[in-house]
Order: sequence, then structure tokens, then C-alpha cells
Amino acid sequence: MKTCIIIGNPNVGKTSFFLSLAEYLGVNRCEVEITDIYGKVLVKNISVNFARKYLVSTSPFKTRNVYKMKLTIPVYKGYEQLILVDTAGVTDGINEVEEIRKSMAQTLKELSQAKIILHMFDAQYIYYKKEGGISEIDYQIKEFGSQQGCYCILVNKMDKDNSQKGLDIIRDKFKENYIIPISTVDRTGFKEVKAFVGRNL
Ligand SMILES: Nc1nc2c(ncn2[C@@H]2O[C@H](COP(=O)(O)OP(=O)(O)OP(=O)(O)O)[C@@H](O)[C@H]2O)c(=O)[nH]1
Ligand SMILES: [Mg+2]
Repeated sequence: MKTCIIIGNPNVGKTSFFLSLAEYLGVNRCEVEITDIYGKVLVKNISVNFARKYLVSTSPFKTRNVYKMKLTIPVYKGYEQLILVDTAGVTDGINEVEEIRKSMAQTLKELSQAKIILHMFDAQYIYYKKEGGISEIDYQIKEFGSQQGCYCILVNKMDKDNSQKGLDIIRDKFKENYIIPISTVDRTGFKEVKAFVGRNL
């Protein structure tokens, strides 16, 4: 089964999107496979609302494990299954916390195995930080993703102030890539993401 990874800097909204996309595709309760930084695997049957309460946070580096969920998505003729993967946020440099370093390594391992790559940015953060908000690892993910083929940039938090200006910066820096503005709050762009994933399965 093909995997679709959600990757990006901490706090851009990866976990929120992971859960909201599942909900958008009709999932209320799901089996989530959780792999910790030591490779230990646990399967939990949880509701999306419960997961949102415990897995989404206003503080960065909340996600430290890899979360996988099996989803059914409409394609040209009928339906296909895929595995959606939520990962720990990645940053430049060597983080002083060992657990965070290991979680980033795990994210990069998942990236190398993914068929579809959804690379996420926070539009408002980019507006505040301008080009400086785009890290070296973002450019490297873009290079890797562009070579892989099924690569798309999601610019999240479009419901927030000045997000359009943040989106313009991303569009300017990643001219050759397919970019979808999204919001996990009002589900802007979900239809487009569903179509992008569906046609790459
Ligand atoms: N306004 C707004 N807030 C959002 C949106 N998506 C996520 N958030 C908020 O952004 C914060 C971070 O969300 P997460 O989903 O935990 O982000 P993450 O990328 O998984 O973060 P890490 O696991 O730490 O890497 C939370 O406070 C979310 O409620 C969005 O589309 N709009
Ligand atoms: Mg997360």
C-alpha cells in the first residue's frame, strides 16, 4: 500500500491536518499505528476528537513518534487505500534533546520510504519571518520531493492574519512546485489535497 507523508517544521499544523483530513474523508474513529523513536510499535483505536485533544499542541515538538492511519480515498475509478503518515517536526541544526534528534531521524527515514510527500509550511510564520522562516531542511525536502515526483507544498493556517502575504513568499521561493493553500480550521484546500493524493495513487 502506498504511503503519503506529512512533513515540515514543528508547529506548522501537521498533526491537525493528519486528523482533519481523516475526518474529511469520513473517519471518526480509527486505528493508529504508533512507532516510537526506539522502533516499538503500538496500535491504538481512537476517536479523531480524542486524538486531537492529546496530539495537537500550541507548543512545538509535540509529536515525537510516527503516526500511521489507513485511509480510503476516491480515485478516477472507484477507491484506493493509502497510509497517511504524521511525523515529528524537522529543523536545521542538531537539537540538544536526544529524543527530538531521534524523532527527526525517524521522520527522515519515513520520508525516504514515502510515495507521496506533503510538505507543510505555516503561512503566518513565513509572513513574520519572511524568507528566514524557510529553513535549509525545507529546501532539502523540496529537492528530494521534486526528484521523487509526487510532491506538493501545503501552506497552512490560511485563516490567520497576513497568511496571504506568507503564501506569496512561498510561491515566489518555490516557483516550480505545486502549492495548495490550506486551513485545518475551515478546511480550505482539502478538496485539492484529496484530488492530488487521489491522482498519485
Ligand atoms: N489558526 C490555525 N491554527 C492551526 C491550523 N492548523 C494547526 N493550527 C494550530 O497550530 C498549532 C500546532 O498544531 P499541530 O497540529 O500540533 O502542529 P504540528 O506540525 O503537528 O507540530 P509538531 O508535532 O510539534 O511538529 C496548534 O495550536 C493548532 O491548533 C490552522 O489551519 N489554522
Ligand atoms: Mg504534530
